[in-house]
Amino acid sequence: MARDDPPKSGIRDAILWHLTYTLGKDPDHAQLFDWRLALSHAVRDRIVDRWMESARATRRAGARRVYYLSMEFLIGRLLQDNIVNLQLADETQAAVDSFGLDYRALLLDEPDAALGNGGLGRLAACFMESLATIGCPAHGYGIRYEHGLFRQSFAAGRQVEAPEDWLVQPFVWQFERPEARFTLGFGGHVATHQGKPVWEPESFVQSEAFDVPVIGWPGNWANTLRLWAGRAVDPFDLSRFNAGDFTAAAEAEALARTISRVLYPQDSTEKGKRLRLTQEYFFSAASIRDILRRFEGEHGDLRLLPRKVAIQLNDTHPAIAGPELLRILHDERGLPFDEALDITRACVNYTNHTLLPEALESWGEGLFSDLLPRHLQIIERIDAADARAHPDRRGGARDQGRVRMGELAFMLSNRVNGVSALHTGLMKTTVFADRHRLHPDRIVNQTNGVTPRRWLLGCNPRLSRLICETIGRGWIADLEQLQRLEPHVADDGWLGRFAAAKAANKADLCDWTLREHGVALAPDAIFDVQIKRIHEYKRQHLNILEAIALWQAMRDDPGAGWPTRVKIFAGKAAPGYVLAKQIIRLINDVAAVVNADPATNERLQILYLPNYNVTLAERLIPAADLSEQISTAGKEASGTGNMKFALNGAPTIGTLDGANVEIRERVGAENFFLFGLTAEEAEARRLVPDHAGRAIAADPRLARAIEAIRSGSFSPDEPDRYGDIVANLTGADYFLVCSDFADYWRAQRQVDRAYADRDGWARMAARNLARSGWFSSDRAIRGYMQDIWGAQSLLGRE
Ligand code: Z57
Repeated sequence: MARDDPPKSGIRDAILWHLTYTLGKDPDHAQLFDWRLALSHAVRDRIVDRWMESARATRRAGARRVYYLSMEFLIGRLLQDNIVNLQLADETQAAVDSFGLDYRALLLDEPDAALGNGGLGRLAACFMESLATIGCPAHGYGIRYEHGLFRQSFAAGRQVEAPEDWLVQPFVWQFERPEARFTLGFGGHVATHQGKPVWEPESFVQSEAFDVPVIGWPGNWANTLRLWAGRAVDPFDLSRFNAGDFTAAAEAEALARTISRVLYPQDSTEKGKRLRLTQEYFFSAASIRDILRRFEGEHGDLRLLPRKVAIQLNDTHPAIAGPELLRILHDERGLPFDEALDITRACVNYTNHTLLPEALESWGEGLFSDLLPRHLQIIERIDAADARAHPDRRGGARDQGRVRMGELAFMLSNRVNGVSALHTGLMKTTVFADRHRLHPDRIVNQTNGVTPRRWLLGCNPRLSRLICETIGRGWIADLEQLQRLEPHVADDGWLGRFAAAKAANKADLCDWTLREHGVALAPDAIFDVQIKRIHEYKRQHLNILEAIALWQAMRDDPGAGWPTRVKIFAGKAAPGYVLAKQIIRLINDVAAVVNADPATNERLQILYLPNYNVTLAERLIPAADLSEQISTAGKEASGTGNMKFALNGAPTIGTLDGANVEIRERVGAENFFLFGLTAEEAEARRLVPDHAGRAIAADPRLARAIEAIRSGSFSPDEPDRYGDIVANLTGADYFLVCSDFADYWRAQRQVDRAYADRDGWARMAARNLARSGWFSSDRAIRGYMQDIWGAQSLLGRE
């Protein structure tokens, strides 16, 4: 080993080089951790040249850049993704083997970067990967949370939250950018100088940039994910230190760092906290400054901005970026207000991810003007202009003393998109009905997608190998080629190999649950999986009610030929969401009783795995037989987990909600277990007096399952434990669990019968795979590029 240059040719030599010279470790004494960091450095080296070349190509082309602003990037582990996209998987595995190390264990040693809550954050991560794969010049902007989403464990079945601290370990993928620092103001007041308003903030914070390169498949293009961290302008007050007040001396730094300290753990609920608005402004304002600085370095005239810059707001969380851009253009660069407004609107677009009223952001004007006094004035002006332009409008960005971020984002956007066809249609008839009337061309649909590199090639090597052996490697960058598998589905030999890949994935999962959780699963059972955030609208309680009813039916009629079923749950509840936490506890309580019942536990097992994250999803999805997508119709904007399951050959049992509708259209109704009310029927059903009571009276199975919960069968030490859930189900039942139960039961029994025919099931599963190509995030990103951003690929292949 020579000190010279880190070898670029062979990954094996590069690992040894970094182990020695970057980590200072003798290979004889290196731990898994050291090897993992050495490998990460070796991989990182192979990204950097292409990364710089991509940036140069973008500058040369003077191309329009896309800026994806998101409070969340749920990136998970990056080492395997980077290895896969650089096409280094085989070589790396061989190198790691030659050191006598376990390749999988090495990959799993990396902390899972949980800078997001769920679907919205994971979508942003998939989009970053697709943007790089397509070669679209793009930057992601987000927050470098010191603590990502909390770690979940269970104590006697109840969720316990512990802080997550991924940054305690060195994060190899980041490059610190001290030069890209901005000073951002907060609070204060608006003064008038020479007749012009001037914001005089009361306090200042600095934004520090950390860049993470995102390499696309097959390694030809890399974009940047820039994450901001809060720093004090003057980190240390020497005079206070000298006066003996050591804590106060570092107070400014502690305060500034608080901004990027922790990810808010609410998914689809808004809490209106001051620190949250501070986070939103902090990262939006830093990003806008960065965008303008880059633009002004390359072009001059601000009126060119819309031709060079497309900003995408991932939900309303970064919506303050609109008023901030407008403020800089008008107050600081001196453009007339109306022109600044037009330029802003020509640059900005907004993605809506939910119709749930509790998730729609609004801020009290008191809090808002306290933190952003000038922005409130600007919003008043935008709103007044809108009111003048549309005298018959129903509502504006300000309403009853609150600033409504959805309305604001809509007014400041060129395009507003929904995330599935159904959701986009509902946007037009519900939350944005009046806006849609005024701007009939503004709302467009872009159905979500997922990256096949992580969610098939990376997480399911067995299935990927079979696909490659069957149709080559074109599908990796062009997922619709999976259709070419279709003729092979009728070939018994091929179908056997397909089924064998699933069986082997299931066996792996069984090994893991035994090793990690001491649970022995039946490997030939139906692996029935519901993994997602816990929310009433997602109806994990519908699933557990069905499990209770199934258990009772098995006890009644043990000889009825029940197929073996393993029901797997995973997902976190927001710490303050009491009912969601009760649902978790109920599932764990039911699991304890059912799993201990010798009369049924050969046929039914229930497992709630703790700490659901990207890594666990990558483990579970390839091993799933059945994908539970059972939200109340009209409530799940899209879903993206649903796509990952279909792509890994797991048929869906689901409602006509979100992207389920489009999945069913594509995989075929005969390969999808449909049940439940439609969105329209659900609305109507809510108006039926005592709809829950009627459903319970009409279905003895449902009545008995609820009664078991109510009477304390699963909580004998505290029979009343689930009083709130029972009251909810038997009372208002807003999410229509009772109304959908009977049809869900019917669909589950249809699953039982279908699974009994193993070949038939395998064909159904294979058709889900072959027909899911459209759900690639590459397709989604191409849609955004064409219909929203007007952006072009800079790779020769389009
Ligand atoms: C979030 O993960 C989603 C919506 C939100 O409003 C917030 Br806040 C967080 C999810 C939707 O619930 C999913 O249906 C959707 O697939 C996902 O966003 C990505 O669009």
